[in-house]
Amino acid sequence: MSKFDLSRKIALVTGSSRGLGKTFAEELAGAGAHVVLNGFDTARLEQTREEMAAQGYDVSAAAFDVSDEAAVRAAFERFDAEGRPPDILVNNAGIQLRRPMLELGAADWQRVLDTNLTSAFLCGREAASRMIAKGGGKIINIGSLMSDLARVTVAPYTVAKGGVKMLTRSMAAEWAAFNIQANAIGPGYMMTDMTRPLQEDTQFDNWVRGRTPAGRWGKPEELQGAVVFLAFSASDFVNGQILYIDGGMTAVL
Ligand code: GCO
Ligand code: CA
Repeated sequence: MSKFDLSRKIALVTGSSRGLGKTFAEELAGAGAHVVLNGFDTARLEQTREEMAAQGYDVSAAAFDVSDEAAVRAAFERFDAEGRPPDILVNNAGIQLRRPMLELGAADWQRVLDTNLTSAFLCGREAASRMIAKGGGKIINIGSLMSDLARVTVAPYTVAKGGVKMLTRSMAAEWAAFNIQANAIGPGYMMTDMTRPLQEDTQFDNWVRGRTPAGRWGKPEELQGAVVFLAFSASDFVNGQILYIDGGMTAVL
């Protein structure tokens, strides 16, 4: 089998009913994988599943809350019952909350960490136990340029994404011996629903264009190649890494 072929592979992409997660799902399905879509909102998830199936993608849907330990365990037990635990896990689910820390409550802090970081641990743990039994697998965590750099008003997101970078290294430490490769990508400022308010803020838009060596926002499809590379066997000796896809932003002052 070619190093660049995902046919006969099962890929679970968390938070994939829209946004970057849906972009990753399309690319992995396009490379031959059967993609299990995931989201919290069952109706929106089913709509995305129908839309992608109509486009010819080989997809199914599993609605569960990735931050709820019991829900994650039950979902993976369903995958076992169907005889198709994921060979590839993309931990993409996440939320953003822009608020200064002095105005931030503990509940909101916890919600961001649970959705963006704990979810990757919970799904990673269930996926890894099956991958070990199957002789290996691929875990791709979606970090951020904020896995490395902070800015005002997004502390819980930044802390969570920093944790995603270190969780990725922890996964490599504990699971590389079982032929599991755990890596991350760190998107920069991409044109997504999450960043729309920022794109529409002229001052912020000018700042991004000036601070990014490429002088522009990234397009979601510019993240696809990295995710698919990390899903291919071509990346079997890459482990515990984070690849920033940010137009050069984290590389320069
Ligand atoms: C923000 C943005 C960033 C980007 C992304 C960059 O408020 O600064 O939401 O966090 O979304 O995380 O990778
Ligand atoms: Ca750095």
